Amino acid sequence: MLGAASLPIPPTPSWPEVYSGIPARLADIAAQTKEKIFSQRTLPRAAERTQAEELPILPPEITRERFNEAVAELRKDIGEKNVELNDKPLIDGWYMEHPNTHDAFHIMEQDDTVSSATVYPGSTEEVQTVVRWANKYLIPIYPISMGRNLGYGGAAPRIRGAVVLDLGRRMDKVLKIDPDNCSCLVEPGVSYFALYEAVQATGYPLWIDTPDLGGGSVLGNAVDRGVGYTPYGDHFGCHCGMEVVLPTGEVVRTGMGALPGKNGEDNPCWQSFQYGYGPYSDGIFTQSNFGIVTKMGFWLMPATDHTSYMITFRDEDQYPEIMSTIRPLAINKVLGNVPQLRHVIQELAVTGKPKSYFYDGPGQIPREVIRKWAKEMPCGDCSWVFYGTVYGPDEFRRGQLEIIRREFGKIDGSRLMLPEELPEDHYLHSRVAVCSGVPVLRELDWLQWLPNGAHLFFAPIAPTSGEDVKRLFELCRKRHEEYGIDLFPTLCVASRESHVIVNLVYDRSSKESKAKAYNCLRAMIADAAAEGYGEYRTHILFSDQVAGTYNWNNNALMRMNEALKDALDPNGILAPGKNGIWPKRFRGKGWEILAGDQRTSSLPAIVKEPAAGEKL
Ligand code: EUG
Repeated sequence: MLGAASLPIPPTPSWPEVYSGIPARLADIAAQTKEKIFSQRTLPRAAERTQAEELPILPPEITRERFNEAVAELRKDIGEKNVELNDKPLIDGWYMEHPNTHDAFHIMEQDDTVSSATVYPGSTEEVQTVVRWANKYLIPIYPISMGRNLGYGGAAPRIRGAVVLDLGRRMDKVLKIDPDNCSCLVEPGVSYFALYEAVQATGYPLWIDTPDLGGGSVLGNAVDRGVGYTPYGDHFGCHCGMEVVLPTGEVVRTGMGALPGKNGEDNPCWQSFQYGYGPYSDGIFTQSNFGIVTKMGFWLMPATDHTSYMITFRDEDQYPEIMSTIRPLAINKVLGNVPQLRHVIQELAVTGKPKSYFYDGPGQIPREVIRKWAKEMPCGDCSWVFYGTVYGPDEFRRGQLEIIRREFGKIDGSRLMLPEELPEDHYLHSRVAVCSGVPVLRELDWLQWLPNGAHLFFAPIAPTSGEDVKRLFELCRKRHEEYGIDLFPTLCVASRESHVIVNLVYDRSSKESKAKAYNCLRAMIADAAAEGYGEYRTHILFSDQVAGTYNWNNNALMRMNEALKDALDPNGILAPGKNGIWPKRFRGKGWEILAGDQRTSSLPAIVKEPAAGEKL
């Protein structure tokens, strides 16, 4: 078979021509990144579907005849071209050209978590139409904003054959940028790249906040409670107001948005006061399947001066000391943002060179080999690298940096470096951008580590304490050794806790590589829960297991979530199984994938046969 690398590589779609495309300022970087990714690929670009199954794959409990009737009706309702059947070869693409038909980083078979069709609503009213249609036919729908949640399932529905509701393609407007209130209102299809350009075009001195990669949906990331790296890095915490289509088709606005403005206008405080009156509902529409968020407000940070720096630490076992230095600095806000503490192996990985460049033996790259390479790099022979940023006028930053130098300086062998001391292509310059709200693509370079590189995150929360982080690292180290996977830990430190992000990189052409990553993640989730640690977010196929660890008082929280689910979505049409929440219709029928489950597909373990006389 010819390698995919031998085909010419078409250019990346550009923004604003394509809503999810790359802005001109990053076109060259995107071309280089795409070239690198495709040069590491042995899989064909498009996979012919097997002939064994008729296409499209159907949602559960519906006949093909009824499905076709439903699709015909939907096409009539919202336009022929806005409904696409998923009956063509599956194309994994890459980050900037990702599929909305399946998980680009499939951890089971590529055609496991696939949709039956994709529908593109163009307005909140059309979302309501689709929701009512789903209720009529009992077809599960799976909303995505842009589908770039790669590492957590991407665009893939949890239920095979669900209809993906791709909100972003036609609902991609920045509805408002308010320079006085310092806020914006966006639709699901607005990426960080797009919002950044929109804010720049106004000329207002405002920042957005971006995660490590800028292609994701601003709204989508916030409803999954993602993290960024300016002082506004808590994306859900910095949102203000939502518009949500409920699973029955009703539309609500939350916070002050519930109070109609004068003359039919939006409430003037919708993006100013988060809580409104009554129970604070916004939280239940994050990491859930209780509603479809069609508009969301965000606070924008006034632009300010900033300085990023990196500090290297010599010894592997210094992290307890590092953590106890970080904690008071974070709580006292001497650290201006969510800093990252990375293991030195990442200094190798973010160069974008494949693992085979550094080491071509089997199993994990040995510590000595990492050391040999690190010695030649700007970070030198170190074990941990801390990336931080301080904000504000010169005299503020000087004062903060002085404290930071003094406190970290107490750790033997530590060394602080500023951007001007490092070569132009060093990763610190990418941190400078991200930590001042400029979205980039650099983090993708990780994927080069293995051919057909894909990744999966283990993302537990730990107290910002050396003891706790040590316990988590030890269990990760043990499991990574057992499965022969390189350990890539990054700590994202908020003031009182750390998101301990472990990036499992695997080769998605290899069943064995996938199985190792999959089993390693399942084991770590269980090990962490046994020690009292839980994940802040997870891949769709691990959500039952993770939700199951939040089981205090006989699963009281899940029982409450199920009560909400049944009340809001009586027909169980909205994203069944997302975040481990199954509607009544699917609950307890073998869909849940819990710890120790041996199945090799996402389908129910026990297929329920319809009883005599029961309607399909
Ligand atoms: C990262 C951070 C995350 C996450 C996935 C990846 C960063 C990797 C803080 O949350 O969920 C460098």
